[in-house]
Amino acid sequence: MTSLVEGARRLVGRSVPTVGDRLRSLEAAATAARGRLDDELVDRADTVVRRASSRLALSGDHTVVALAGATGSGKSSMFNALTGLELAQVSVRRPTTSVTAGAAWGDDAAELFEWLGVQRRHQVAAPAGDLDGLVLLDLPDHDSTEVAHHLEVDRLVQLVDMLVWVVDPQKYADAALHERYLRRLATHQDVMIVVLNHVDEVPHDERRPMVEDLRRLLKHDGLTGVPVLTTSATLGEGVDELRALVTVRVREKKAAAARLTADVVAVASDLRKQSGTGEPAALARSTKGDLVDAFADAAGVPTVVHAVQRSVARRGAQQTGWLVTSWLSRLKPDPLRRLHLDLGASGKELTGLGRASVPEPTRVQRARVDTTVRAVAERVGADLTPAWSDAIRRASVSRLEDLNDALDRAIVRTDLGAAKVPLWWRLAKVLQVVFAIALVAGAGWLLGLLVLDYLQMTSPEPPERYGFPLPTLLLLAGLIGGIALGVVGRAVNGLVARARARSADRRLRAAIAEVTEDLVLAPIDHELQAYAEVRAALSAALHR
Ligand SMILES: Nc1nc2c(ncn2[C@@H]2O[C@H](COP(=O)(O)OP(=O)(O)OP(=O)(O)O)[C@@H](O)[C@H]2O)c(=O)[nH]1
Ligand SMILES: [Mg+2]
Repeated sequence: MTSLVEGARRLVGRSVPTVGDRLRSLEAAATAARGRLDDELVDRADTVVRRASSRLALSGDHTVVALAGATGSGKSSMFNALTGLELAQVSVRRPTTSVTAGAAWGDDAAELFEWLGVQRRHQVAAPAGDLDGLVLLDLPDHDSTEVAHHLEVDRLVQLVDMLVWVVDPQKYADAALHERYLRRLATHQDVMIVVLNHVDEVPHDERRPMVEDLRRLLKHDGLTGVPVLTTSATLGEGVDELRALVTVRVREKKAAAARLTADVVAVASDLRKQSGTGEPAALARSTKGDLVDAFADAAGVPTVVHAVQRSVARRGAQQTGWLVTSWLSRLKPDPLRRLHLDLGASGKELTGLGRASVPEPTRVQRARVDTTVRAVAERVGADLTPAWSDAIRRASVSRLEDLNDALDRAIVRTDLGAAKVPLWWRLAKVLQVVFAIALVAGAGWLLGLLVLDYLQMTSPEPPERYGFPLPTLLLLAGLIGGIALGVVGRAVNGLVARARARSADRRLRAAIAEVTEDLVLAPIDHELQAYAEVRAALSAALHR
């Protein structure tokens, strides 16, 4: 039981996609590849999709078989011999057929003829027998001086479901035939037959070597599996065999799908050759870190961080310092305000200028950004084909013109955390006021005693504490206490300022990391998604 289920699953897993499935995959691949892979190649894929879709929408009961070849090879004669009808014009004049003629057996093929652009058409009314479903075309030659002839051949070679190449003993090796047509149709050998006609004009002992020579040439074209027949359209030799081969294909009704599949496979293979199947490299954290470093440098993050440290230290000194030095330090402007990074109420308000005054990146900083971005793009695309590594490189720099504005916005938006006022600052300030009051009171008291003494007036003895007169104690305590608190506060504030600077640095880098994401990593990701889509779609289109 299990083996049956497994067998079924394996069968389903291996199920071959329909032409429609392949076409949808090819279309998806072409859409995602547009602008990334070669335009001409993508156009070709789109053309195949359009052409194949229109063919699929038409009669699937008919198989369009075209007789193609050089002038005089006997295409028209073969048309008549195969059908038993004298519909095609045969003549010793070269070239004879200048307009494609067609005949259809079975259901009405008018729509199909319309799509093929074949005007000279004949719907065979008689019971069709083994020719039921055949649409046979007699093409003009591909090698006469009439340009219109080979253009018509080129056009129909793209459209028909099956090709019978009629060659003759004189011209079967012509470069025009092999280079212009057969070699390019190497992917289509399942829907081709090669016929060496005029074989009655070749002595019996030369026929086999000639066929072998023809096979050798076909092999060189990449056509090893294509059937080769020898015929004489005038004497009827080999005609039955050819008809048998053709009618089998017509009865199977698979030639149209096979031809379209071959078209899809041909262009999808070329796309895959250019697109490749390599894995894009995942970016290490350190590489992303390099990017953030370079951007942070360009954004002047070190300048801002330094300003945060100095600003915090300065405000700390104002709050906790000895009142005299605190007043003096108010005379200098705040370093952050100078960068137009106002502390505001919460520390993240702007000055209203909308733009920080962090200097524009220098050329060296900008060059570092460019080099780092290039290195990132190169790393991601290292194992991809040039088409994709180029696309990734282009995408990586596509948004860099916004760099300065984006960095500025990131800095301006970041809460630098510089405005917080710790509780101990407030306590220290109260203490400094108390020390100052003690100092002033002590000094005033002593001054009063001094004046009274000068005026030779008796003054009451000031009370003593701890062996010191109280005014002296007040003066000394106020002075030493204020200065000592200032010194200790300064040391602690140094640590606070450094911690705040580190935290500002972290927040700024987080904001800058978002900028690298928006400007560089997301565009690269977009290309990688397209690559994944192309790769998956092509593998579906080429599924065996
Ligand atoms: N001996 C011999 N003559 C043939 C054979 N097939 C065609 N012919 C003759 O070759 C000449 C050209 O034949 P067509 O059938 O008109 O050749 P075609 O390939 O249609 O030529 P175009 O229409 O000019 O492209 C005619 O005189 C035919 O009678 C053949 O198998 N043996
Ligand atoms: Mg002809």
